Amino acid sequence: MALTENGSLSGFAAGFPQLRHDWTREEVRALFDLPFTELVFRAAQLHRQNFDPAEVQISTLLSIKTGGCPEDCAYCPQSAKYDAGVKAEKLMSLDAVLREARAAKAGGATRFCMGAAWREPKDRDMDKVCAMIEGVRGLGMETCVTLGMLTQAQARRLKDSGLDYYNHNLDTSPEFYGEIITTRTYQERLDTLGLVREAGIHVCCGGIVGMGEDVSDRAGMIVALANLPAHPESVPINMLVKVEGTPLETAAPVDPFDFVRTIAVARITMPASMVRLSAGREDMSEETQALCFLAGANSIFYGPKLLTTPNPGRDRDMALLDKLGLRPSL
Ligand code: SAM
Ligand code: DTB
Ligand code: SF4
Repeated sequence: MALTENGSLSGFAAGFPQLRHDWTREEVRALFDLPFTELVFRAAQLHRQNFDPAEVQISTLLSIKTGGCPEDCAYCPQSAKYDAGVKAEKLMSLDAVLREARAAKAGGATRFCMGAAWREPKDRDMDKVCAMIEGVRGLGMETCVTLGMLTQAQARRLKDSGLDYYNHNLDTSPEFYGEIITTRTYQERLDTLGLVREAGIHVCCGGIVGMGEDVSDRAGMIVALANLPAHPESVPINMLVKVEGTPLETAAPVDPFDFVRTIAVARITMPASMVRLSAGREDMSEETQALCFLAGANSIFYGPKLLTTPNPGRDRDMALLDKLGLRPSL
């Protein structure tokens, strides 16, 4: 990371101004409205000032507890409220998780992200998840978990077990949020993010494009992320994966240029954060992905499965990075 929250500079960031947390919706909307090439050019400039633009960080995902979730997130195949053909399973064993983590490491991933389809973890689950975090760290990988809402005590326990990142997304703008989720509020998400930050864990927080939101909602989501008290270290931008059986299975497709614009605006407003080109790559052309990298995306999920849905295979991704002259960061 080149630029710190207090504005001190290192590496690529020399000469770069302090990070902002006072973006207005109008300013961000104006970025979205720039001519496409101008927007991507500005984002690419900031990317170069802060990072080596040839490097892409790669994370591998594992669903450690799949399906049967009591929440009603309209995009999610793991909600018990929809029939998306995902079988509810119990929390995986430590051994099985470590087997997957070793395979991910052998495949070249530097971060292992474990996701659980919970509204919030129970205290007895925490013992098992903390053992997984310790085990994965023992393999020399960075760790990330996404377990839903947390209490202060749970956030502190995760920190004590050595957790590097906690993923908890805002998903969309505060105004559009109620169209997508009714079982948990935006404020509850902000509260969990605050507890994670306070515990000293790096924050991974982003959202989804393609749920029927308009460009003003995309701007609202970026404002909410960029105006957090500190920028999330990692900002996953997901393209909705439309899963049959979920309420969003027939959502209108997003123009790929509009997706690239969202990546570019995330890069401009949060210039020192890792911006992850997250879900949705399975159906994305190589050209669109290349534009995302040009617009400042510098991280991907790597490996043939996200949590429950497909992702490009490792060979296909390595071939793409190679073709583009990009390399996995170590
Ligand atoms: N249950 C926890 C929670 O919601 O915080 C953790 C897992 S949840 C699957 C993590 C994130 O995955 C969601 O916040 C959402 O942004 C993303 N996600 C889930 N289903 C998706 C889909 N069909 N397309 C794109 N992103 C999706
Ligand atoms: C995030 O923002 N995207 C990842 C991760 N955080 C946990 C999850 C994507 C899930 C896509 C749908 C699925 O595979 O179930
Ligand atoms: Fe549950 Fe998370 Fe899916 Fe929402 S996104 S239904 S909380 S697993």
